[in-house]
Amino acid sequence: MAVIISGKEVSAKVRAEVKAECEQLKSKGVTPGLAVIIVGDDPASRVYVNNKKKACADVGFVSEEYALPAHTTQQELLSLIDKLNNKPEINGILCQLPLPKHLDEKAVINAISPLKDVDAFHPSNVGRIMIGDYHFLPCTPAGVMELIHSAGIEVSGKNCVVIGRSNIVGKPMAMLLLHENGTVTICHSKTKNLKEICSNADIIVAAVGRPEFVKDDMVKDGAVVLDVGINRDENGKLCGDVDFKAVEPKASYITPVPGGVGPMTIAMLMKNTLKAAKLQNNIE
Ligand code: BQF
Repeated sequence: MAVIISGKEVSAKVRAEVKAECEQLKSKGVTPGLAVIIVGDDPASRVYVNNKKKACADVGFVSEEYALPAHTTQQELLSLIDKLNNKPEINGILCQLPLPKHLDEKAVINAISPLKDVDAFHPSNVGRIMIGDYHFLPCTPAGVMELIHSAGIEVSGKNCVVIGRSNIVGKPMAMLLLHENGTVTICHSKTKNLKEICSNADIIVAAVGRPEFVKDDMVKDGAVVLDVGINRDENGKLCGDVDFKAVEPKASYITPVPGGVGPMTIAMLMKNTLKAAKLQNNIE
């Protein structure tokens, strides 16, 4: 029987902390502002953007939504980013991914000022994470670390396995675990003996993007299992990358989907936006 780590509860706590700090900032005449750009009408992206706007309102930030049509040109998008880079009331800028295929994601990420890059996707912020000298942490890996800390789990010396190697989750996740002295293995679609490697893990972070990919025969007794996956099953129900029902009895700690890592991603975005507002106003 595992302890279920509630991202819903931990994220509410993080947001309450951000809200309190936001009030402090407001008394100094600074209200954090986040600009959210969404291109096209992907329904999942729409949900995520709404979650972000709601969270901003909840913690007392100003948010601006820029909903652009799917046929927006690269130049139009870049000129919006340029405008937002130069807008003092906006402290954080994010462009919801994925973008329509005709747009160049890399160029868009590169165009966002690193000081306003609250997703921490800009190469300069990625580089900073690599050397452990950063302002912003990527929201999802940072959320996973926050859940680990909230449960009092020690990473130092543990065998950590990250399944998935995306720039957004897997790679930075591995780096954050390494910073806390975990012994980190990154697995991916070409990995041989995935089951053996996972079975040796004290901590597993599943970021594969395949529903219920992690089964009980891949998990050691007493392992900590963090599920980053946001998938939909045959019935359209939200499910993770971990077969929760099968794995939960073996794990010592596990995160659910929904209500696990997802809400943490949003809470960490609020933390980054607060940090950006402080940096840009030379506070702390
Ligand atoms: C929950 C995301 C894949 C690709 C791009 C709460 C979110 C999700 C789930 C959410 C995600 C996933 C976000 C829950 C933002 C997390 O209760 O379990 C919140 O809004 N997320 C995103 O912005 O882009 C993605 C997943």
